[in-house]
Amino acid sequence: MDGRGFACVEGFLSDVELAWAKAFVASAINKAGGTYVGFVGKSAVAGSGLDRLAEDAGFQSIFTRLYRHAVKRPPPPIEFYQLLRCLTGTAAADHSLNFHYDSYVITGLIPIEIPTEGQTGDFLMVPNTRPIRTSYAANLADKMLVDNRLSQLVLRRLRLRAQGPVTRIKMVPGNLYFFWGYRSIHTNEPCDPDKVRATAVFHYANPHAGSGLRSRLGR
Ligand SMILES: O=C(O)CCC(=O)C(=O)O
Ligand SMILES: [Fe+2]
Repeated sequence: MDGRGFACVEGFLSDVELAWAKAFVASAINKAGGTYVGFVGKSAVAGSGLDRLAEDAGFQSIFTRLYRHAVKRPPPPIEFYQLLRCLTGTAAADHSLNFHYDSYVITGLIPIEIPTEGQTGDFLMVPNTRPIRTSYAANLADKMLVDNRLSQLVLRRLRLRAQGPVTRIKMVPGNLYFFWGYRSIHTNEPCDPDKVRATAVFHYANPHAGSGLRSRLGR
């Protein structure tokens, strides 16, 4: 994570766990009428296995240990900001190639379904481009430097260069990937409309949770 930008635990989910999560995704997309669906929070993914994973002590301890290693302070209690993103149909493009910094120090990502043909929805990152900021205002300034048309255009072009600064990860379903989400510019590529790209995302530790400015801005 400090060097090439990410760490990977291969085959983290068992075949049964992966099949269970895949079935949840398939049924959700079906209910949504074949378009993008996103789930936020543990209860939203009840029955997928991802709800139980968020409560697993072994899983949680990877995050707190990583935090201790990186931040060198006592880790905050686990309260994941947990997502399940299911990209498909024409809406897949709207939820892709939006380069950003996460608001949370550590991001754990488990691909559930990744297309093997056409556009494969690769994960893209420019690892560790900023430190953890002490002020929320500085964090906002970083975010604004990325979240504008010019920066997005530049990053979208750079991703096509093999020797450029953008690292491309061809993710494998069932693996668990970790990266410093707060510190790294990242996004996903789209998949073809007739394919499904689904990822479970676990965000941990917001350094600005107690910021007065943040609460005044209503975030
Ligand atoms: O789905 C992905 O590959 C990335 C998701 C992401 O970066 C996020 O939810 O913050
Ligand atoms: Fe992210």
